Amino acid sequence: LAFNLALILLAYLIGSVPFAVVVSKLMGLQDPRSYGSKNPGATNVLRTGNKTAAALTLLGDAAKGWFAIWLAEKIAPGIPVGALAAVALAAFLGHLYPVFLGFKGGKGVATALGVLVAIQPWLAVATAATWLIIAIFFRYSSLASLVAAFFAPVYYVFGSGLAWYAQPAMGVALAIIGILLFYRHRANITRLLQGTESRIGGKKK
Ligand code: NKO
Repeated sequence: LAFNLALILLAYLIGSVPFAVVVSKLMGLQDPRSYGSKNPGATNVLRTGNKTAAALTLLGDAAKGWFAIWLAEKIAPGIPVGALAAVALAAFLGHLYPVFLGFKGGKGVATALGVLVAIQPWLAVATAATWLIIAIFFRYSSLASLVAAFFAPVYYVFGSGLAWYAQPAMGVALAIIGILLFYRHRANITRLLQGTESRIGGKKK
């Protein structure tokens, strides 16, 4: 148990690395917490107009979600699915409440995608495709994230069929991640309803 707790703590620390802030600093850009939505995430970094910085943020934040789970499986082969679900949740929570940023982190979209890649690649592909379709049609990153967050647990339950009942822990972790994604987007939801949400490609204010 102590060993699994150490893996969960490690996942939290990995998830805590804020790539939006790190990449911006390394590339000499303004801190993303000072403009636009003030969110340390890929979408907000894109508001600087620097697509490379946004892409690196997306890649880093997704990679850490994947890496935390990959590492846990590497260190503890045959780790029970319940512990692995806790590792996944810990990496995600690290991004939302990072110890390195005074517990004020991002919304968790890219990190959740990385978690999905590690758990079920087909699930990551289906969820990313859902995000992309909504983003292309509506040009709102937040709306695309909300729709993807709703469908990911649905895809998981339907896509894994009876296997889900055999291993409910991961399904529960994904549902919690989905609910937290909605909670972290509450300001975006207000803006979407008011018609004041900024579209993808819009510049920072
Ligand atoms: O600045 O508040 P903002 O407008 O920036 O940002 C809102 C945005 C924040 O998220 C990001 C990350 C963008 C990532 C884009 C590709 C994600 C594709 C896959 C979605 C995966 C959802 C996983 C759900 C798991 C349950 O929303």
